[in-house]
Amino acid sequence: MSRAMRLALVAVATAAAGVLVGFYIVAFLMATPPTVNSAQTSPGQARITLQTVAAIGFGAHPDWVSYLVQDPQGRWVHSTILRVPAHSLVHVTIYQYDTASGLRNPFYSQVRGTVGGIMYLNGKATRAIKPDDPGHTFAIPDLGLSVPLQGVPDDAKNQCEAAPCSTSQAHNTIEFTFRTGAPGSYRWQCFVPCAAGFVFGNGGPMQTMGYMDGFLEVQ
Ligand SMILES: [Cu+2]
Repeated sequence: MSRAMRLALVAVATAAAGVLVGFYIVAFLMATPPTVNSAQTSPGQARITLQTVAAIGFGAHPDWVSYLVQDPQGRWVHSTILRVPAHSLVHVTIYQYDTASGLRNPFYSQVRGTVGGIMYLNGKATRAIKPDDPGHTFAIPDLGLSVPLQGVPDDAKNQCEAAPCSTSQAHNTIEFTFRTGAPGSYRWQCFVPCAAGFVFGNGGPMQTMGYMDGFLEVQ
């Protein structure tokens, strides 16, 4: 084979690889989960209900940890894009079905930025939990909001294996209220390195929209 032909082959192969990488990036960026509306409870107030699961159980990554959100009709949707009203009080209920992974940074074991600086953990007013105990956190850094979600004990009976989980299965219920301000798109995420099987627990679901991070669309 001549040198020119070899060069041409290398050029074609490089171009083809570039096109494939391009398709991969576009597919990655375009895979946006649906936007789910909060339930309007009264003027200036809204409600969001979430659950966290150890394994979503379906779709492209059935064994990934994930959040799900309940739509206003009560159906569980695999999404993390939440639409809430601006300048409102948002009441959040999170059913946490996963076991604990623990935090690297104990700062995130505190409740921050909620109304009253507290959450209700299974009905009990709580300001912080042990740094080893969160299964996940719900945090919106731009709003200064961070709430640790107490993991289910490893030996709990009747653990949920795939979403959507039901409240008859082992879980903790976390409730809190926060205030939204100006309209905008606010990133939220979990700060527990909960992505089992990934380097330092931070790949896969920890950096994929729809699993452990999302957006709060304040409108
Ligand atoms: Cu997490």
